[in-house]
Amino acid sequence: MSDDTKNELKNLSRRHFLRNTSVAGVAGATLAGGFGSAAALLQSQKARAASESGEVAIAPGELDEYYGFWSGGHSGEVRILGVPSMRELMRIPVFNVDSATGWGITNESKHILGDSAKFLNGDAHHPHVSMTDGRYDGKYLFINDKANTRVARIRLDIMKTDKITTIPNVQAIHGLRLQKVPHTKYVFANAEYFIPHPNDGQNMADLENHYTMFNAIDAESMDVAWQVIVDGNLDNTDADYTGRFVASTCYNSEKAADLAGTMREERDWAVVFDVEAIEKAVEAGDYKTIGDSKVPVVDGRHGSKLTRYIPVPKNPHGLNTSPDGKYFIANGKLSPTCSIIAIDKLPDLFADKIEPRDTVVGEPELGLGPLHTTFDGRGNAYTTLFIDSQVAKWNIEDAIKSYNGEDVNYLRQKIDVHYQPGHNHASLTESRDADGKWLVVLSKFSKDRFLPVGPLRPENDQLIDISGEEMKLVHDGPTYAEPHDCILLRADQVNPSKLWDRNDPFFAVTRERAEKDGIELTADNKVIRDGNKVRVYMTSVAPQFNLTEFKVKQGDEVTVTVTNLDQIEDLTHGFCMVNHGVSMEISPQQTASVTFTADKPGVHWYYCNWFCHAMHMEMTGRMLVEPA
Ligand code: CUK
Ligand code: CUA
Ligand code: CA
Repeated sequence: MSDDTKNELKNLSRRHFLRNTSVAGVAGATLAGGFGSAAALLQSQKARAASESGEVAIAPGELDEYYGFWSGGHSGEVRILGVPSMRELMRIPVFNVDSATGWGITNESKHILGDSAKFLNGDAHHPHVSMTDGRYDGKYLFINDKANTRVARIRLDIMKTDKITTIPNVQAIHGLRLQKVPHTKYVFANAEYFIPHPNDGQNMADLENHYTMFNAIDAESMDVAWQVIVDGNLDNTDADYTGRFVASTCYNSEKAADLAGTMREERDWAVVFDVEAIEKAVEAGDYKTIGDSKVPVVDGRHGSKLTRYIPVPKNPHGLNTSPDGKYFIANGKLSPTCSIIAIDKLPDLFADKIEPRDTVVGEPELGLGPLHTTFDGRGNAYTTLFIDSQVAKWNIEDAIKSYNGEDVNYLRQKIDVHYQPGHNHASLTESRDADGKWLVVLSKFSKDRFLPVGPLRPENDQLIDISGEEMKLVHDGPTYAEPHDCILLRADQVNPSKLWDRNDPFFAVTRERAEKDGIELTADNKVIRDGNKVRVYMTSVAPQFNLTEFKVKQGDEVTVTVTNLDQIEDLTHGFCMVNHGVSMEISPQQTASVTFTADKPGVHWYYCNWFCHAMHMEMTGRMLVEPA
């Protein structure tokens, strides 16, 4: 153990004063984001030295060992990074509008966005990869949108969003995790805020009768399979390795609508859902529906057979399943502790043989503001301490022994991070394959770590080597708002396509329309008039569009469909119609289309906006609009 860690342990008693002090004190410390002790400064200097030694450099031209998928928070997107280089490889627009690819602009993306295409914003928090038998299968990535109550699916072969579902009857999908075993049949999604039902302007003051719901979405169809009414609210969630249990944290058991109210009780709870029992209830028709929605709704409030409420301190936040399948860990946030819930005790709890708190087998004290815990597969847990700006490494079995009165030290090390970490994520940590090599810590504040860039600063994703006994900080990665969470997979667990398949369902709507128009997408360059709707079909081969001029009338609704015939990897074209807000990507063998109104008479140039050839500038054409 390093001296710093020893000092830290001594200082724990000093930190105790905050534990039982007024809630305002804790909240104040949170807001102020204090991070400075001399020991902390020393440690941060040591960390910088480690990073300067360049031990983990990935040389130019070398490929990374891991894919990292980052949620983009309120930018609404997902980003792909290579780990350990932390190089950003690609962005996947999801809940945002993207000028480069035309997401939110093209007909294909609008079809996927459906009714929610009217929203131009999103808040993407929790990216999780589909699993088979507790291992990442590399097929899909799912992500929530807290802002507009949606769940999206990204196909990891093409790295595009292919389904988006708006969850009915609830507000703000926050925690999201996947069923791990036997495979990802369900996406589990927590709706955070309780609301009246129906939410029609009546009963807005009657908080007692407001509720929120836990949601299961069918991972293949992306339809909502069922919803469970709960007491309190819902924050984060995770599933077990038997397929039967899912647990969610609740920070507002008080059912308060004000900050102070949410902190009134010393304990809130983790609610555990019995998925098998819920499925049986739904099969037996033991459910109701709400309003126009056909989704089965079961009641999981106190007294229900479908749930159990395990009291844990205080305004708990992250909920993380250990990769050995033994424990749910509820992170205390306003308590300096994490609560270890033994999953093998849950069948007895549901059979009413034991009390809810009997399932808590450890409650280690880690530091101030524990938010999320991740695992190395060697029995150690890594918990972010938001207020302390640290990650605490601790041993789970030792924490359980200590809880049982044995004199063991479960804390292994604390490392300073910069600053105020939210999530952290170790390589393969949510699967049986947790390999304990890399830890990404997603810090909410970067403060002095980078050149200042105005009042809005980047955040800071730090990379920590956890392969040895000691955590070592090796990289600072500035990121644009707000990299909320991430997931790391081995490169061999993902198998992306290099060219589009001409039969890909991603542009099936466009293929069907072309068929109706008698168009061969890979051959025809034609203009089809249908009343005041004009459909322009063209192919492209670098460096030209095979239709360099078309005529329409002012006021026509014009749909331009471009098929990229190039078969060379990495040869993407674009289509941009000047002064019409039109821009899209057409990657090799892809078809993409966009619809707009030709509302201005005259000559309007279009051009390719993805660099494709020495003559890329010359890849142009003209739309001639006759006055009405
Ligand atoms: S969770 Cu989303 S706001 Cu990802 Cu730490 Cu708190
Ligand atoms: Cu085609 Cu640039
Ligand atoms: Ca609370």
